[in-house]
Amino acid sequence: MLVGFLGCGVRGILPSRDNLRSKVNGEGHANGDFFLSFALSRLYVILDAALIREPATEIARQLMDAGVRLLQYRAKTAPARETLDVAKQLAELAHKQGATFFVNDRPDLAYLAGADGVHVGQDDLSVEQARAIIGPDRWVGVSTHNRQQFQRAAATLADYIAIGPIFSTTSKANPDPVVGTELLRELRPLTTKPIVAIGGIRLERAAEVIEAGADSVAVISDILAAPNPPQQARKFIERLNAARPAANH
Ligand code: TZP
Ligand code: MG
Repeated sequence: MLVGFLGCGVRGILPSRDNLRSKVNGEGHANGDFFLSFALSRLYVILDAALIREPATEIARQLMDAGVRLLQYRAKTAPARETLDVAKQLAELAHKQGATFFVNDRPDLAYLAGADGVHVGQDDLSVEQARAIIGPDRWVGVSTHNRQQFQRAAATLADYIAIGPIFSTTSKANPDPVVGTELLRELRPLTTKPIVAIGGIRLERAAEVIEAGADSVAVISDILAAPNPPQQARKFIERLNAARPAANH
């Protein structure tokens, strides 16, 4: 399990595996302090099978070449075996590039694929159940959509908490109500765990989300549906790295 740690206003993730250190925050951190860079990458790209026009491994390769170091595979409708097959290839590729790779929804598939972690939602297995399957050495992230869910997640051993949709999104079926950067600002002081902001985050507003308190910004459509996804990812990384984190960060 990855234990969040606290000190000197610094928040991060303490890995139990030596090699994890090289897997986090590949784009570096403006501050240059090791502990500050010891956190989730500011850009978290979700490879949604519904939006990918090329094989997932090909787009992943392009994105990692562009500097992306945190990826998730999200396949809502594919059969489990197919998801596992793709996830295995993505995990292998990510590890060759020093990137961190998550599987959405399914701790069993994340475990079998050799992924670094699993991302669970409110209707999936709980953080504890996911942890029981995936083991103590991998990451568990959890989605939340309001203050109550966020507070509950903060009391678990989740490694990060996602909150959203921050803005309006079309990538998710039946999305919860938009929470805005206002809720992010309110939730920021409630936990030392890394916060991932998700939902409708476009390049133009990405920095604003970091400034409101997110450690990382998860993006599907504004990268995958862009005319040139790796070029768009580069622009995100540039803007996110230039953003100033919230004061209570
Ligand atoms: N969870 C909350 S919003 C969302 C998910 C998976 C979709 C994010 O996709 P996009 O295209 O970046 O809005
Ligand atoms: Mg889910």
